[in-house]
Amino acid sequence: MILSFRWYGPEDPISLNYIRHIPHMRGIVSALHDIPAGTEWPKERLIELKERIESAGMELLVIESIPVHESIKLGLPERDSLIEAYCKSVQHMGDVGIPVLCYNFMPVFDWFRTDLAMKQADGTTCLNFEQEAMNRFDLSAGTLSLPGWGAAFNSNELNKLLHAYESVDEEALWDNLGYFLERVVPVAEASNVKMAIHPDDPPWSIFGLPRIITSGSALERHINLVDSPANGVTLCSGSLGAAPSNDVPSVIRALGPKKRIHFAHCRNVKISGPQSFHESPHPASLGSVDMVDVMRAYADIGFEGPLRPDHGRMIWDEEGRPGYGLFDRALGAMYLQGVWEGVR
Ligand code: DNO
Repeated sequence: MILSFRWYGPEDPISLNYIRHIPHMRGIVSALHDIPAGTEWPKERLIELKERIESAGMELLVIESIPVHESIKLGLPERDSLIEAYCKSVQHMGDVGIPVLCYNFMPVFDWFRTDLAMKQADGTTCLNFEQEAMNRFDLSAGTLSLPGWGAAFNSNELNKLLHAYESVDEEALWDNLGYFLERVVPVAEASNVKMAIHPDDPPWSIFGLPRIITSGSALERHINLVDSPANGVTLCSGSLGAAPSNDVPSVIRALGPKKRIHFAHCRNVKISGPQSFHESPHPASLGSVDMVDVMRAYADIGFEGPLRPDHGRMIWDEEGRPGYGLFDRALGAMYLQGVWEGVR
């Protein structure tokens, strides 16, 4: 595996230099966060990003993410031109030599939590998802700004979108995903870019919206939609691990021989009740996912792709983007590296 770290670009308060101080850190995961969904990514901007990372002594290995426009997920007529723009961006990635693209196909919301700073007994904070708190959300009123990935919705936009999804059930969403992949994967394959869909987080329906990438069998179904080495997955231990029915090491071992795991997100979660969990520190003994066995599974399948610590807690009074501070992710990186050396 190639130890990697997510960097939010020049706006990120965490400098590339600091990231480089983490032993063994080689790969950077980044994106052009200012470009709206549906717009072609200029090649020069990708070149600039790549060069900046290389001059800091690391490599740009993954784009996370090029967002998929809602009209593509909804299967609306305008999707064709939006997919064309997506294909151009993928082609530009290939031209510039960026090998992996992480994206998701979650309607409206990316990852979702009910509390971005749940206080722990030791004074740290972490991300929390509680079904009971979900039931108290009123989406029809005010502005929803909770998601930690940068989106804020006003209730009008949100209601329109939620209404549009009333006619899209899970099977329709699978069809729309298939339509998208049939057009983008051949371009990715020709451009030497590996597409890596991210599982839905949490891996179940929220606010009545369909969610389909929720389990090992869903990942299998996904890679069979278009049978190409360029159609793969981001294996996220924390997203899948929030559902007790997902045995993450087994999912890795089942998908591994197919060579479709192109990117690994490593994070631990502590399941606290039915459809409820909070994000724990990375070590196996502190969460519900056996991270040692996860790393052993990656070693067993000979995983050679980028692997990054995922969300961390906020510790040592750090302030920053929820889940994406420096300190706990750096601890996570070192834990994962240590376990990796041990299992190997
Ligand atoms: C959460 C991330 C996700 C991921 C997207 C990929 O922290 O893992 O937001 O970047 O789902 O499109």
